[in-house]
Amino acid sequence: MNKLFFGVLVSIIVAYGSVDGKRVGWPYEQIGSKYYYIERSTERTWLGAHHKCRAIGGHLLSINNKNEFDAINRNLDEEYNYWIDINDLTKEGEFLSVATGRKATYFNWHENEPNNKDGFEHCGELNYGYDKHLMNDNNCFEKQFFICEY
Ligand SMILES: [Ca+2]
Ligand SMILES: [Ca+2]
Repeated sequence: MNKLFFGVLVSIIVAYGSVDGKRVGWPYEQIGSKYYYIERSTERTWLGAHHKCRAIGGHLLSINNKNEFDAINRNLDEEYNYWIDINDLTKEGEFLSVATGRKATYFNWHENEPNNKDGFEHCGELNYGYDKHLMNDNNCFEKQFFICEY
């Protein structure tokens, strides 16, 4: 175990503590086989959401397959949109995952999306429309809820 990792581990234990074996203050909940934090009170820009997820030890939601997509989807509130990790800020039309730094592999877009509307849509979200949440590219400066993955 290197020093940095040990330091981080100690920080996590100190920050979140443990009472009766339960992690207190740890914001994540298990959904399917993974741990997620769904922000439902403070709306942030995509970058703000990205930083918040990093600050709580995770990253913006990275969806790898239909199972993960469906599991998350069942836990979202109607009418709200949620930032996820994909963006095409580096190269228009090429969506990268900030979680992996590589091209994203799973997409489930709304019809006619991503459309890069007005040339300003570079950040991925789960967008509520037509009675369901599907992916959309949106303006990164919009403030909305978001999902972090541990
Ligand atoms: Ca774009
Ligand atoms: Ca769009």
